[in-house]
Amino acid sequence: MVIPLSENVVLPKNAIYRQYTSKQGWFTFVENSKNTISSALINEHRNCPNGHFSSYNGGLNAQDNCIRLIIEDSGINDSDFIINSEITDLGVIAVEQPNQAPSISIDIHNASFNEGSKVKLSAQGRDPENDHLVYLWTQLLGPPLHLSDASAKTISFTLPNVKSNQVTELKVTVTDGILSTSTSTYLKVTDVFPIKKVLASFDGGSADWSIIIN
Ligand SMILES: [Ca+2]
Ligand SMILES: [Ca+2]
Ligand SMILES: [Ca+2]
Repeated sequence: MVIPLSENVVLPKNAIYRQYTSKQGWFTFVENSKNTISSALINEHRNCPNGHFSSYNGGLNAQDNCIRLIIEDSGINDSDFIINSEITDLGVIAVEQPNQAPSISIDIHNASFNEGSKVKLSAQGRDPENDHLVYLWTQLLGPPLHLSDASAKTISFTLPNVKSNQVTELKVTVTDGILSTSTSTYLKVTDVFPIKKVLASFDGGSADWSIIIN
């Protein structure tokens, strides 16, 4: 069966042939040894080449205007399901959108916090196809943090007490199930209660005292 496209209509890139049967609903044309799909350009008379001609190339090729379907009688692509020397086909050309990776951002970026602070970080993932997104947080740098739920969109944790200013780096990866994207952010942990040295005097001499407040 040869299907000519309307005049001045050509096959788009990434075209697929979708068809309908009452058994399967909509599905992409199944290709096997008895079912093939191919396409060709119209000839110099602006007609589609005869279906037996070798001008048909396998698949749906961009810019072509003729589609050739070879469908097995009663096969998977025949929507009357019976051997009756007739093929019933109800199909449309669709464009397959290749999956695109999600993008990600973290709401707080490169911020400074005092030691002991409770911090909440949220990741904002967006996916061009609105796929379901799964998050994973990991720590790359700095004093170990206990992350509340490393697979949540928002995590919270308490910064440890430190003896000097520290830098931590947290990475979040978002995946749509096939493609993933990562980003990271640095958090500065400020040592607000440093170890203080107090000098006390005694008779006949002096001694160093260390008072650790943190
Ligand atoms: Ca049939
Ligand atoms: Ca996607
Ligand atoms: Ca401290």
